[in-house]
Amino acid sequence: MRGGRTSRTTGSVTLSGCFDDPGLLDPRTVTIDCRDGTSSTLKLQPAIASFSVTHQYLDDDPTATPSDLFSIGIKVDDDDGGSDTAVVTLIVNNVAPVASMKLSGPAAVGGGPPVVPTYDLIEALGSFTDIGTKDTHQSTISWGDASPLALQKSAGHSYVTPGIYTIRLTVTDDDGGVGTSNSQVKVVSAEDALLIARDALLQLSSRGNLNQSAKAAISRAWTICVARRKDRHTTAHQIYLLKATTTRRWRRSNTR
Ligand SMILES: [Ca+2]
Ligand SMILES: [Ca+2]
Ligand SMILES: [Ca+2]
Repeated sequence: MRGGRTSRTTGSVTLSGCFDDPGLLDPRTVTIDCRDGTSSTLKLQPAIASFSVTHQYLDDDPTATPSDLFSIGIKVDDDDGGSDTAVVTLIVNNVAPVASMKLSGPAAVGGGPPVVPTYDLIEALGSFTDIGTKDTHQSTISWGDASPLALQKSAGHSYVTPGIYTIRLTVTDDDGGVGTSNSQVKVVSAEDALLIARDALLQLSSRGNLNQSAKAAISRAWTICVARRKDRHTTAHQIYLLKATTTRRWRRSNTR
């Protein structure tokens, strides 16, 4: 056998090889041991003296190394008991996971990061993909304040101090690959949240008849207006006055 040749594509490898055999009428069997617990067997018709097989490595075993050497074993047998072998070495590189994250809780009001009042719950919903499906993974979420890391890919959090924070999901695989996803939030006091919501609502209400999009925007703004009773600056009375004012304007603009 004249060895083999490999060519890599994303996440997979194609192994091609050929051999000489004067017995042109012999059928042959090619066995390829990928050294990852899997093997392929090819039944070749007489006069066929080449082969090609594609394989995807789902892990660069052993763990804790970013790349590993695999010695692929190739054996060709004819139907008369004759055989030959060859070895092809291949470096399999780990591919880092790809992380993504969505936030539930903050409201998009105007430009900039989505807004959330202090003490309001934010849920970070993380996910990831990894070509190396046999890898194991660990996830953490940092909230950008002094609170401890959440040791999972999805978690809830509330802020006590206004400011702009970066929430970061980090996913690490067992071979050192790291994927991250970031989202910013603007944390405001409940009092400021009411002012922001009031401005957004009044601005929308002054635009005449409201379409579904405007109604949806008002609905989102109202999620900020819902009582944040834990903040002593926000009172039910303030919320009631705001609701009465905006509802009156909303109805007036909707009936024009
Ligand atoms: Ca490894
Ligand atoms: Ca990986
Ligand atoms: Ca691994």
